[in-house]
Amino acid sequence: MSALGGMEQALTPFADPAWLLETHSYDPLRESSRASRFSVSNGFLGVRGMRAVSRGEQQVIPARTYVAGLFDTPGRGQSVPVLIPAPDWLRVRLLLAGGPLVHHPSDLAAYRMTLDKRRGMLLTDARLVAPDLAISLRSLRLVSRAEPALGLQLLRLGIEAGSTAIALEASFEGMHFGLVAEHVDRDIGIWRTRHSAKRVAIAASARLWIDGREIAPAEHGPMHWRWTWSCHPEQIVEFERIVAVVRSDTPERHPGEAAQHTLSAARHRGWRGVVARHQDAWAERWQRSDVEVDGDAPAQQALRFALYHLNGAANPADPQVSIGARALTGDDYHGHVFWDTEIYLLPFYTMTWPEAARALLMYRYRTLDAAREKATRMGWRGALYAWESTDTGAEATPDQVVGPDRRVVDVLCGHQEQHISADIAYAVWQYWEASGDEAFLRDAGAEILCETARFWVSRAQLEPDGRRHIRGVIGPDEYHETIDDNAFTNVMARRNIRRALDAIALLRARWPGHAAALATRIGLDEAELQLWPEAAETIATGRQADSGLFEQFEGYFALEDIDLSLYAGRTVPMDVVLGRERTQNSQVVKQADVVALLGLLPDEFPGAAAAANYRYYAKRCSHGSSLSAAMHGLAAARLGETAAAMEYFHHTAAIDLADTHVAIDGGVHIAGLGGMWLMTVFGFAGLALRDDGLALAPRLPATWQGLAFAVEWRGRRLRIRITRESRAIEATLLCGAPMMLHVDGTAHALNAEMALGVPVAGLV
Ligand code: IFM
Repeated sequence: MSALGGMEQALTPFADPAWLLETHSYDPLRESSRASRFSVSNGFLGVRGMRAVSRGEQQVIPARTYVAGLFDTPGRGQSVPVLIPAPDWLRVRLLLAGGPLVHHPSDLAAYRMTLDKRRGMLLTDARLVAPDLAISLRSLRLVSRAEPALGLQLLRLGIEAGSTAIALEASFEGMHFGLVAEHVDRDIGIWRTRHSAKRVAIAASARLWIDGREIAPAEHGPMHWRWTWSCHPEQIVEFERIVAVVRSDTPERHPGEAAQHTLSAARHRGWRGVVARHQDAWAERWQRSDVEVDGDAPAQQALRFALYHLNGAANPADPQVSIGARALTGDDYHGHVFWDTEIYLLPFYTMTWPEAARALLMYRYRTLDAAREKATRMGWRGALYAWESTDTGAEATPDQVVGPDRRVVDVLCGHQEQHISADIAYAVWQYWEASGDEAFLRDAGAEILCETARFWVSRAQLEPDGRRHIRGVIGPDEYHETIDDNAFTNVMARRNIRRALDAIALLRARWPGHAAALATRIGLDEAELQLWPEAAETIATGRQADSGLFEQFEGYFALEDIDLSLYAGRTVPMDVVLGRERTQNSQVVKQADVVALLGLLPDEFPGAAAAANYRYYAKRCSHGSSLSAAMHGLAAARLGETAAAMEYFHHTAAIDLADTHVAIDGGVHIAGLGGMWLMTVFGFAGLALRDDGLALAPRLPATWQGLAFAVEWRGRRLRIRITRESRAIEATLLCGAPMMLHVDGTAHALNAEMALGVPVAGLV
């Protein structure tokens, strides 16, 4: 069948510019950052946004393709596993008699790259010129949201001027980069990792049409196709490549057949079918997760950018993997998973895509044994999750890294940054509260809660002062190492133990057989359980009775107090400005720590304590991490400090959209993007979870005339619209049983028959 008809339409971006991110120029200095920003991903495959046609023999920066979970420990003596890039399946060259049509800035008479966030694809539009030749080039690239194994590339060339012999060559690049080729044939390649016994198979098909007529390739070698023809003005050339990618984690399972099978089904549907299903899947994601801001176009753009990457980062079908700190958009942090996922991303997935949230938590359940081993190895009980983890869950934090001042520094986080166990427990409970997923709590969540609680009970040692202390840790503020009683760690640990007790009580009441089986499975007897309530109540928290201030850790208030406003114009992190030692001896905080506790557990800060803690710590925070501003924004928004919250919002947005934090060559900062959703929905809209429904306490920024968003709660789907002009909230229950919606403390019944309108006096 001809490719003509439809391809032009597919190559045309969505009509509303609010859904597009565009770049019109070519700037070699920013190409790598742009490649991160313009990535396409579906949680299984991620492809960086490199240009559509290669420059010459070798790409200067290859178009990285990542396959989630394809980890290996590459070098001898190297202990840290890394995500190995897969072969790049997008390479295309246009060849003229004198050599390749080199894609040089001066060749680009016009150039536009468009991230179509609405349809989840990358489009380019360019004009290539060579002596006696002018070609218009349009391209589309996607990895399917509907069928994560599939990638699609379309190109459409319009010959504007010139008659000459030309060839289009499609091939794979980087076939030997970090992977061992096992079998590379005309339409299928199978590669394996060197040490981790994983395989990846890519089955590919490529086709070309000239003026609607398909022509056969003049050459078709292993993963390589070449078509030659004489071009002339007004000729239209269309190219399509579909790939199916399958990963296997065990030597026994060969992924080649599955890849070929998936490819042939996709070929049967054709590229139009692949595009249609992909667009439908994105339309559903947007319906379930979009956030609309009325009156502030930059904020709307920034939010859609965040939502685009969040919706592209997860794969609900694969509990073998989680989301790395740069998702599948860049090499930084080697694909490793941090607390970022549970604290900054899970709220978004839990509230808009519970299927994805569940898969991410099941990854933690699957790696519980590795967490148990780590705790045992370090002399404790229960489960201590790896600070950085890959597919196995084993500790993957490097022992040393190059610091921001280019010096090699020791990294203690793998030993000391233990709050991760409480963070995972936090996310488990939040998911349970929001989803009501009984099977998850019964069969997986309760075990995570109990094993992490058990860790904290063994970790928090009772001392002569009658309190339990957690010594020798690192909190979220990584400038201070080997500290005692980090308030964030201890209060989160206390909550972890309390929620584990709640889970046990719930299981005993509702599913006594499961409760007994769990206790037997993990060897949890009554004598051990008896210790837990006392342990929770006696953990030191550093809370000052008079002021309600939490001391970030023991001795923190006695450290040098540095006025950060004196360093407002700095361009490097504060630990570089002051040096490591002085930073460690000061109250300068790298990122939200007590403020993160305020963001996550506002009930721990009654009355004036919330504002007191926020004010004390915000001015001591240097925001040396991309996670930091978002947590401050959440806290500020809840306190009604909307102007400050908006500053944090723009600060976070700029990290990935304006290259202000650092160049983003290494990938987008997905936790910051999750934090933007958190600031908006949990902050400005004041969303909170309750036993009988949801609560809202909106405080909109001055520039926002309205805010609308979708959330889900225990099988229901809701759309909320907050409007400044009418000073009201409109809530629509799109599906599911009646529930309660609390607005500024007053309960309202919400049912599917009628939208609920609630006046909000405080909205000015
Ligand atoms: O998890 C974070 C950490 O809190 C600060 N450094 C970067 C990590 C990955 O984003």
